[in-house]
Amino acid sequence: MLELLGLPRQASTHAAEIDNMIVLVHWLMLVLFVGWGIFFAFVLVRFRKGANPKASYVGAHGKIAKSTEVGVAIVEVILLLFYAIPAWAVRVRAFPAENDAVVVRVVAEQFAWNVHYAGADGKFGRRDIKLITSDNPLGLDRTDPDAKDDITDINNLNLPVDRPVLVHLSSKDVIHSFGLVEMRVKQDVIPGMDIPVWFIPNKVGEYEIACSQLCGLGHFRMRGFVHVKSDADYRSWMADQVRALPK
Ligand SMILES: [Cu+2]
Repeated sequence: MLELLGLPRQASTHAAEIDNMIVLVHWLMLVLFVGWGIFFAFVLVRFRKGANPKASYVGAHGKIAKSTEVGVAIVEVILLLFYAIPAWAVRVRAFPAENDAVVVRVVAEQFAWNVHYAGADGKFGRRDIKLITSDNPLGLDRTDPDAKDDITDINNLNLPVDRPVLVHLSSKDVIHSFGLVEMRVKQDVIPGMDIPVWFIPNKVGEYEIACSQLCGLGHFRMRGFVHVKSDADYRSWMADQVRALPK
């Protein structure tokens, strides 16, 4: 069924749950589509001009119509209460603790994703809008002690596999959307807000960050990459970044 719907591969722990919901909704849509199609064909024949020379203005009366409507509504309520809302509640209430998670700030701008790690001290350095240049798109103040070990990157988000990732999203200009289709993550990024989103990547590989809101003329090239690495590879990548820090 998943292949039939053309869904991308599942690369996070909650991806299967989201897909399960999508599959259930599609089953309901299939039943409704076929049901209404049959009903439409029936009406075309049953109320043809030849059999009904005089129009009836009363309309149809019957229990079937009402009970069908009620039945559809009940199925929708079940999908909402037992699948959609519980899945959403885990996303928004069961955030991982900052100590257990890989915490990253991702700052969107037209048309790039700026990635910011706190470094060894676990503290994000001060950022100042006045310090923003093409070499320092985050406006990171390297004179701040907390900023000295901070790691920054553009359009490349490196993550270790099987660990909770907590991404703090913000934007420098307009509304963007942080879309990781394989992780089944899609979160709008809104200027003036810090929006956290979390997931656990569970497959090593290369994935895409696609901006999922039409954010301007260069929207099509607002594309980044997620590199999900084994723990050892992630550590050695991080060590390389530390070595490359400005002294
Ligand atoms: Cu964008």
